[in-house]
Amino acid sequence: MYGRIRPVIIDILTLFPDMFNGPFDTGIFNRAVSGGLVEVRLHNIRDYTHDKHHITDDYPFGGGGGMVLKPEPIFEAVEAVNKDRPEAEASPPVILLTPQGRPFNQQIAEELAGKKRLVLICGHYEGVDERVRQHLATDEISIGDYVLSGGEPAAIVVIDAVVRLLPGVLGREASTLGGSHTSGLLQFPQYTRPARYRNWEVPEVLLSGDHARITAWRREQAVSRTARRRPELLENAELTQREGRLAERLRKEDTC
Ligand code: 6GU
Repeated sequence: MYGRIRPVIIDILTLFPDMFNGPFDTGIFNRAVSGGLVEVRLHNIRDYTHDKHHITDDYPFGGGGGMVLKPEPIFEAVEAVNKDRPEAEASPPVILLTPQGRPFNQQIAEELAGKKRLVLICGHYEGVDERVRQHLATDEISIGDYVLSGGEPAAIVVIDAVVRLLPGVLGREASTLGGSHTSGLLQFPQYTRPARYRNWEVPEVLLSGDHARITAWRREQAVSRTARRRPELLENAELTQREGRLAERLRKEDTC
């Protein structure tokens, strides 16, 4: 069919496929799936065990607390999902979700949004056998400096950030505004009706109809908000000299 693009295929390897039931059945994501832009396939790692009890974890060599995910079912699950793929999709990125991974950000989301296929492995317990990292995963991602009980919520975060970047997924929302992190700055304040709510008024400039003034105001708000809240983001933002001086002044004032 003319103009029809193939869906991006995301294979998720997890011990808890039920954790993905809600998030992908809603909103933007649901539309992307129905529209054939993305296809999520869930695979239970437990299905790739061969023993009677379907055991996926074991005690760590060397002792210590906690359990470690065994390598065999994970290797076999990845090999199974990669089988019988067209050549272009036969060796996709295999991403292990782990607190030891590289910190996820918008740049990584953009990088992943360019792939035809992704394989995500959700880690669990005290960790994953090191041979999975060394010989199977091509990338490791963390979503922040805190500990989750498993990689599933992290996989949902990564997929959300990636899918909304796929061509055709976003309609009106954010498509023209370029959300927060595309400019490297935090979002400027947004208002909608009513213009006065409980005596709190929307800034006059936004009601002025003067688009040049509105654009300038928004830009200044984004720069000053970023300087106060997340000054480290300014290192990668493109600022005019004037904006740079404003940011420097606010950063020093350190008021909010
Ligand atoms: Cl990817 N996994 C787990 N278990 N905890 C995390 C994480 C991932 N990212 C931040 N904390």
